Amino acid sequence: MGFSTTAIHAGNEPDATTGAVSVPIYQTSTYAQEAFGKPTGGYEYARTQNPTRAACERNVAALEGAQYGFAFASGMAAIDATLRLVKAGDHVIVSDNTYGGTYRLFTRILANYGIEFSFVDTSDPANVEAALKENTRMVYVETPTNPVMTVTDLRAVADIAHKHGARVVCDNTFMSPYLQRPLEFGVDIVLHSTTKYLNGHSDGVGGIVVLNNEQDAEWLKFVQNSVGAILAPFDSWLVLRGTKTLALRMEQHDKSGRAVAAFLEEHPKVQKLYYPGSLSHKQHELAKRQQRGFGGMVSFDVGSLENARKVLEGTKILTLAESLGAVESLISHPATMTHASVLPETRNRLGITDGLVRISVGLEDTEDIIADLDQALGKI
Ligand code: P1T
Repeated sequence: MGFSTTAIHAGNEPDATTGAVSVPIYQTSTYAQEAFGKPTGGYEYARTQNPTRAACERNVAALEGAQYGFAFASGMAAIDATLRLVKAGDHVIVSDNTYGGTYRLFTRILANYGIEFSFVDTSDPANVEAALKENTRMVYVETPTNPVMTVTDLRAVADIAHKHGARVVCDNTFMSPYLQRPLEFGVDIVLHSTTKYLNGHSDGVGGIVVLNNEQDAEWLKFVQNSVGAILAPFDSWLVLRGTKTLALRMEQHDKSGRAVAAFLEEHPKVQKLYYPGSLSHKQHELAKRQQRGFGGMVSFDVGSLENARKVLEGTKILTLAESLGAVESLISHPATMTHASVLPETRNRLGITDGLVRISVGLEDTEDIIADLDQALGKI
């Protein structure tokens, strides 16, 4: 079945009681039991099971080619739940550039519980191999990375990790399953901040984890229920609604992203472009092989905080805001916004300089987005 057919039908079966074609929002905290010890249809309590959330989980799992899905209250909650697959004394290898919140969770919280992290540039698989330790149980990658768009070879990293008996987790938020399906390259667990492309409309925060391994799925289900950071029924429904148009939206994000990147690459005020769709990107060939397109995320360096401020304050259509992946084009400053919790020297080494600007190319008319950037860059 094609991607959009799956997106529209997986998990979206007509409601068993009414035939409603849109999955109902089961806004309930509990379920009346048929008799003592006999829950109705297996439903007991809504932290444990909710039909709207289950539909959302089936839908996104199908889009990634996974059997199991677990939806959480945010992308961070999904990442936290996934990390509960390792325990004190275990070692995790992580892409040195990830969303700042991921770095913060790993270094400031999980490290306090005896989990050991090594941050390496996973775009070179040799670095992953070199970082392996006897106790390495997980390799955690983001590709392309937020915000400098470094690409990791998923197949190569999966092969290295599996030889060692470690799981590979991929944060696929920037690509969405339409543009990249990490499980096809041997990755074990895929997660998303559904806040971004899956929801796609800047109106819900959420996260999801999908996988095929039954044992790990059982544990994640246990964690989801025990910790309780579940995705609410309405937010689950918004994700279900969002994925129905995911293919169409991603096609347009990708198309405009290419045009915006081409414009920026030629612009005299842009000193460096970070975009895997560009021929000048070191891993353009790998990105072409592993991704179906390049998406709507583009970062560029304008040389200084002062220049960045002019662009960030100068746009009229692109909205100055954190987040990404929605219909509106957004512009942000990673060093002070999404990656403020990364140490300044680490930020500079990664390319997250004071002059770095990140844009999420939305679904407005391409020429309007480019004209807006052109006039904002003209203020430098
Ligand atoms: O915000 P939340 O839904 O909790 O998702 C966290 C998260 C996880 N992974 C990636 C790759 C992300 O980009 C994010 C959130 N990112 C932003 C808010 C941002 O503006 O980059």
